[in-house]
Amino acid sequence: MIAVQQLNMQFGIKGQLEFREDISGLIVAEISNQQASASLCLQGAHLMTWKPRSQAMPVIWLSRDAKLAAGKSIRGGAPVCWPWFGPHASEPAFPGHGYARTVPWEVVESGTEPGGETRLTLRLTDSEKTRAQWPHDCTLDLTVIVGETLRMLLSTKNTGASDFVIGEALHTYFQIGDIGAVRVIGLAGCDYWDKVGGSTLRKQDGAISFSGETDRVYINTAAKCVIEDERLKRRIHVAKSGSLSTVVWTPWTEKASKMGDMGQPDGWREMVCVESVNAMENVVKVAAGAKHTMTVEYRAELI
Ligand code: TA6
Repeated sequence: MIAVQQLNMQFGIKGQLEFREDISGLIVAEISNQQASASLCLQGAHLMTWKPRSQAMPVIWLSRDAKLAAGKSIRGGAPVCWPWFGPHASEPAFPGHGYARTVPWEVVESGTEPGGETRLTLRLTDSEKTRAQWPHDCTLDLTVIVGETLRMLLSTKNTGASDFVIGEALHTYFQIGDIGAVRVIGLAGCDYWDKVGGSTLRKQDGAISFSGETDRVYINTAAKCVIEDERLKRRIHVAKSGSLSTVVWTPWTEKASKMGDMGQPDGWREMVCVESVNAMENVVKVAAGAKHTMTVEYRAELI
């Protein structure tokens, strides 16, 4: 029996959760219930789309040029960055943002929540391949709960005999009307590393608006954020727990054109990243035998 048939027999939920094989050969979970629809690629446990029934536009952005390919990250959605954020500390050849988003995960559980939301949990277990880049015994679980609200829980379990330190992110791309007509509210007064043109420590003054490449790691903050979208006339609420960094990013024209997969001619104008992260000063030590969980909760509100 092929993998997809097996997955549907074991974890499929009639009329709500179905697994299909993409033309790339990768397996995608399609979720549809009375509250929302979503899709998630099993490679990287990568949530690609989420659209609550109340919203005319998706809340999560996926590039028009996004391609599914074995071993390659997908542009958009909510990439899982783990067990490091950004470039590897000492090995430039290792993948940026860690390897978790480019390797296959296994499905371990699915179900329907009491409120009707669809729940799906995937797991990445260490292997010879992963230990070659990160020599630790561990499991990484991602649970997504899809409804009018989207919840994601990323849990690291240290199954080894020694402590380890992780950097991580749910590197989420949000769909907006236009980058020039949004503000990100909630980080006023927070310190941040400005990564544009080096790395400078600054303090956020008021709300964040955008007029050029913006790549900021806000540190020591558990604050929730709101993306206020004038064009789509909505607010996207971004709440989190177990995370002390928030990254706000837009590539703007030049970087987007170099990336080549942001959706021509200017798909990048319709996205902004507000990422729930543990990075820089906020990396997390997970003691032997312990577990650390970072969660996010997204909700869109029409204004
Ligand atoms: O989170 C912002 C960032 O670190 C940017 O510096 C940019 O590199 C972005 O992530 C995208 O990274 P990726 O590896 O997905 O192309």
